[in-house]
Amino acid sequence: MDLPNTGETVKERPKTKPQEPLLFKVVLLNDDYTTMEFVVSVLETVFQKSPAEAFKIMMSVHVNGRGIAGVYPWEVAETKVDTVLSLARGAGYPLRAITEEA
Ligand code: TYC
Repeated sequence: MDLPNTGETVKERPKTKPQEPLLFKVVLLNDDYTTMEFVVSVLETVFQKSPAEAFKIMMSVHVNGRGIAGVYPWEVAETKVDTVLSLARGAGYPLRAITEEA
């Protein structure tokens, strides 16, 4: 069945530019107990880093105290932090990860 033609038109462009979603960094924090191998595997599996990139990020967290694992929209960043924390707690490591506005 056809809809009645009301004579109204649809605007082709919205008046304001749609805002980009806010981005958040997922920051890994250093500690003395989590193994380097575990951090590298988290970076590969949760953050899709290559083995070489994962090793580089892990070493920079080890040396500098913190480092960026990735930058994502809010919900993705929060989910990645939850995944890191649950993998780490499951393996008995105190690894910490936080989000920060990018
Ligand atoms: N400092 C840890 C060690 O020497 C390795 C490590 C790196 C831990 C990065 C946490 O986010 C981290 N075993």
